[in-house]
Amino acid sequence: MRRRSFSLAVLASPMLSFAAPAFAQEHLHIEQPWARATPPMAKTGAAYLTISAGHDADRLVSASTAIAEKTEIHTSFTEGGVMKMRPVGPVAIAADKSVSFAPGGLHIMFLGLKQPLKAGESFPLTLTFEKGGAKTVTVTVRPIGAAASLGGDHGTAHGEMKH
Ligand SMILES: [Cu+2]
Repeated sequence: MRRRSFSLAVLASPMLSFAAPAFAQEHLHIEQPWARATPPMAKTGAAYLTISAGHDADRLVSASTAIAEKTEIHTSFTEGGVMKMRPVGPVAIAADKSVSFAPGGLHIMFLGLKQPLKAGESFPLTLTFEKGGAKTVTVTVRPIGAAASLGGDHGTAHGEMKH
């Protein structure tokens, strides 16, 4: 025997399930990871990239790669006219904002490189975020003289992400 209350519940439920909004860029996004080629005997290297948060803020907690014994998050600064660098704690990325890792500033530092980084090669780098978890990206190695500006990348008009 059917009761009227049963059919009322079925009618009401579909309206709730269509409430989720559809955003184009909802999640973390990592753009253009690259590293500068190193001299043959170099034991250290660095990678650069831009991280965009989605609609939720997040924090980059750590980084790791098989090409080096140790991977750290560093920032560069000038002290007494000398460029220095030091490890930094988790890097916060505000909601709907980007943080650029670029020469002269934030970078992913490789210590104890197992082999030199050669232009044209690439390697995987895993970034671990507080909320977003682990994301593995492919880092492209650019020539030693590669500048911070990504000239030559036609069609990627992301604008200048100053930080
Ligand atoms: Cu460094």
